[in-house]
Amino acid sequence: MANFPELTNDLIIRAALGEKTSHVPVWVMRQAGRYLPEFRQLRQHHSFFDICRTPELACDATLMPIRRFDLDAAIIFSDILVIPQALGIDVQMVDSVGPVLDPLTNPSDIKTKVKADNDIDQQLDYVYKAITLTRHSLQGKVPLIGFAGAPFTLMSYMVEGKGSKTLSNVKKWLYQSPVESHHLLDLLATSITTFLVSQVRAGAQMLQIFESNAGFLGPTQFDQFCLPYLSKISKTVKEQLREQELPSVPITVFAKDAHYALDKLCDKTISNYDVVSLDWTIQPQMARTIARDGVTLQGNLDPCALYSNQDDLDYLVEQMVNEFGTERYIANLGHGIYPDMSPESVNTFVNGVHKHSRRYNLQ
Ligand code: 1CP
Repeated sequence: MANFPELTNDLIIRAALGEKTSHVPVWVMRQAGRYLPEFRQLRQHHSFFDICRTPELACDATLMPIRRFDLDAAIIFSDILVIPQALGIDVQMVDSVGPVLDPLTNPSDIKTKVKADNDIDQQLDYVYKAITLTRHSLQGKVPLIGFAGAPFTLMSYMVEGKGSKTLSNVKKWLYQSPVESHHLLDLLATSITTFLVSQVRAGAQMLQIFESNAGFLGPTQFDQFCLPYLSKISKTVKEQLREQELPSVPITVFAKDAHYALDKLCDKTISNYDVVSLDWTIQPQMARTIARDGVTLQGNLDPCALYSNQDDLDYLVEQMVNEFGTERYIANLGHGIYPDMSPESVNTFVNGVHKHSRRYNLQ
């Protein structure tokens, strides 16, 4: 393993493992993005995937929020759609539309369009290079998070071809072609596992898996098409890290809007994640009751709270910290920050978490 600088702020790792901390660690989903003027400037000169594929640029974008705010983690600049790309699917990032993919229009497209034999590590080597460079450039200031999209969320983009209000195309597959759907999900789970393990080998100190589209499913389909793969991924990643004598890093699952599955996601005998990330539609106390003691919770301020004035925002942060308590807790938004939000509000959010949790711990 490369000779990385010693970590000076390990707050988020300790909170993930359930150790007591002097104050609550905080980071922001999509913290490296278009709400930062320096990122918008970078985007004037480079396409989104150029930034992802050029380690120096990805490193620079990852460090932008770390230079500005007192964050407790960096997340590598990349996207969940690099896996479909690595499997041979054309993905374009179109301005004011978002990702656009060459869609799988029926299950027979799996055989013709998805290059299941592609070497994931070779295809995604640019991500590993960006991680190694960024880990060095961070100089041990905060841990670096690696991530991947979860199988169902990736499958939804591959079938819908873009974002969708209903996901009716991919849900049609689940009802009409469950065998082929499982085949695709299983294939994605294998690629995701390889990708996550290799991110740790490259220097990632924590991992997060994004099942952003979980809320489109109900409990029955979640149990069939999401949970088995989320469980398999955490189990296999942990096994492979052990076998390859790599560090055993904490792993977070974010299944947006899947409260109906929270008990299973928090149950280590079923899904085996260290941290469960919550969106803003669940009360912290209710989540604590369901999660019991074995798991750290992450979240869950409504991103739109960042539109409040700074005093109101500070109060909302204080309430959130009081409701979650300061142990087994990582503060974050309940989903990614939007491009029209102000950096000043991110500062209020981050500093508020530190200030209120320090005070709470002194009481
Ligand atoms: O034009 C641009 O500059 C593109 C904007 C952008 C950015 C900055 C996209 C397009 N992706 C990203 C980076 C990104 N995406 C990160 C980097 C690290 C960070 O958090 O700072 C991460 C973790 C993601 C993950 C991601 N991409 C998710 C999962 C999280 C979530 O928001 O639910 C999903 C669903 C995507 C797909 C995606 N990528 C980009 C867009 C516009 C979308 C569609 C979803 C959306 O509109 O948010």
